Amino acid sequence: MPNKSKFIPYSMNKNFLSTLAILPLATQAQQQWNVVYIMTDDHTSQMMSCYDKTHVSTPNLDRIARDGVRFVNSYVANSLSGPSRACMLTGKHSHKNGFTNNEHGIFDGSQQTMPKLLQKAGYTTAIIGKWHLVSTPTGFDHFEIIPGQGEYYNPTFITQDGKSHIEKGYLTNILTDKAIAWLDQQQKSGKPFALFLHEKACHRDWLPEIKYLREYEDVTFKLPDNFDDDYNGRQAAKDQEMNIASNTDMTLDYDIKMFDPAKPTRLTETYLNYIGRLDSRDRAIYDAFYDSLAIDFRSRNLSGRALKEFKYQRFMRDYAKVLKTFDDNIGRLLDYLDKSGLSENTLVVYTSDQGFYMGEHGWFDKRFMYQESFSTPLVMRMPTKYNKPVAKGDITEMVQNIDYAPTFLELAGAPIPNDIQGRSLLPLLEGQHPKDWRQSLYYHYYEYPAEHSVRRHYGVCTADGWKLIHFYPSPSENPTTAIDEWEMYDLNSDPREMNNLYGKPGTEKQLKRLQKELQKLQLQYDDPIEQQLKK
Ligand code: SGN
Ligand code: CA
Repeated sequence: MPNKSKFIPYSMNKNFLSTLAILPLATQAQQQWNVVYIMTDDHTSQMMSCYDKTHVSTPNLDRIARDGVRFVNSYVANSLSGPSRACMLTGKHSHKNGFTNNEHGIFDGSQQTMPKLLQKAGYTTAIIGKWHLVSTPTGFDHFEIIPGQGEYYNPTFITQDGKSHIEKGYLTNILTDKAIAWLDQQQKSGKPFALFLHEKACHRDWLPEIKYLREYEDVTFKLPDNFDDDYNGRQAAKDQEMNIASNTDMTLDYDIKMFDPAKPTRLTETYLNYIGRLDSRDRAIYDAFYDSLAIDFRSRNLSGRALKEFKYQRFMRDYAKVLKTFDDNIGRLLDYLDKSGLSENTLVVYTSDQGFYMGEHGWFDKRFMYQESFSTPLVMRMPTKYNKPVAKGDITEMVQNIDYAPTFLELAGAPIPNDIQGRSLLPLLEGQHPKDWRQSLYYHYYEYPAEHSVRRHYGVCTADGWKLIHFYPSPSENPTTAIDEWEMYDLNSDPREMNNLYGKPGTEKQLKRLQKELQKLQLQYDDPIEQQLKK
C-alpha cells in the first residue's frame, strides 16, 4: 500500500522523539491519506436515490453514502460551474478568488490553491475532465482536461503539452479509464495523492451513451408539485429564461432531440455539431431512435401545457440516461479502489458543481439561491483503515463547497492558511459535532445579464430554515428594467419557496434577525457588495 510506510503510530514507536526529527513535517502528526474527489456537472439530489427516490435509482453513488456519510445540508457558494470550481479549489468565496461568473473571467492560476498546498505537503495531484476556468490549470502534476463544456461523443482532450486530441468513445467511460490508469501509477509510486475527477455528466444537452438510448423510455416521471408556478410575488423568478415551456429557453432539437430540418432553432447548429461527432454506425442508431420519436411528436401537434409536459418527460429521460452511465462508472471506480486496496487509505468524495431544477418552478438550469440549485449532493467515504472513529449515516451540519479545501489539507496534515474561508469537515467526518459550527451560510451569484437571465443576488440561509435574498441591479443595467427586490422564506412551512414573506406583517422580527446575520457574514467574508451598491 502507498503511504503506509510513513505511518508510525506513536504508541508503537519507542524512539518517538528521534523519529520526529527525521520525518518530513506533514507526516509527523498523521498519515497522509489519499483523496479521490469526484464532481459531476449539474447533478442534483432529486436525481440521487440516497437523497430522493422519486425519479431514479443510483445504486453506485448510494454505495458511497451507505459505506460512509451523506451530508443533508450541503450547499454551494455560487451556483454555477466555473465559480463553484474556483470556490472548491481555493476554499474562498467568489469575490475573494476572483472568478465570479463563467462569461467574463479567467481564473488567476497564480493564486494560492488547495492542490498547490497539497503538493507542498508531498502530494501528487491530478485533474481529469472538466476544468472550465479558462486559464491553464496550475497546482496539478498531471492534467487531462476537456475544452470548455467538453463533448459527450468522441471527445476532445487537452493535455499538459498544450496539444489537443480526440478520443473514441463516450466521455464518461473514457474519464473513468483515465482515472483508473492514473490511480494505478500512483499506487505504484507510494506517494500520497489527490485526484480530481470532474465529469461533464449530467450537463446540457444530455446526450446519452448509445447503449442506453432506450433506457427509461417506459417511465413517466412525476411532475413536481410546483411545475406550474406563476411566480407571484417573485420578480426575479418571473424574469428568468430557463422555462421548460419556452421553446427558446428549452429548444426542441438541441434540448429534447425532436429535430425538425424544416424548423431550425437558435441551437440547431450546436446540436448537429455535437451529434456529428458520432461514428457513422452510432449515428445511424442515434438517428433511428430520435427520428422516430420526432416524427411521432410532430404528428401530435402538441402545444401549451401538453407540450410543456412532453418536453419535461423528454428532458427527464435523457438526463436519467446520462446519469445511468455515470452511476455505472462510479461502480467501476469503487470496485477498482476496493480491489486495489486503495480504499484502505483513500477518502472518496462525491459531489456536483451545483444542484439543478428538474421541473421545479417549471425550470431546468440552476443559478438561483432557491434550494434545488443552492444545495448540492455530497457523500463521502473515509479510508477503511482510518486511525480514528469515523461518522456513519447523516451529517446535518451546514456545509459549503468552500469547506472542501481545508478538509483535504487537514487530512493531509498540512497547515490551513488563515485566508481560507471554509472550515474543515474532518471533525464531522470523525463523528464530532463542534458546538461552534456555523449556523448560517452566505451565497452570492453574479452572472447577469447572461444566458437564462437570472438576476444577480446574494443572501443568507440559516440552520433553522430561514432565507433572505437580495436581487440587486447589475452595474451596466438600464435603470428602467433593473430590479432591486428582497425575498424571505420560511423553509419549514414553505420548502418550495413559493411564498415570499418579505414585508409581510408579522415577519418583522425574522427579517431583522436575517438582516443582521447577512451583515455579519458579509463582514466576516469581506464581501464589498454593500459599499458598491451604495455608490
Ligand atoms: C451553457 C449552457 C447553459 C448553462 C451554462 C452554464 N448552454 O452555456 O444552459 O447554464 O452552460 O452551465 S448551452 O447551450 O451551451 O448548453 S455550467 O454548469 O457550466 O455553469
Ligand atoms: Ca454545472
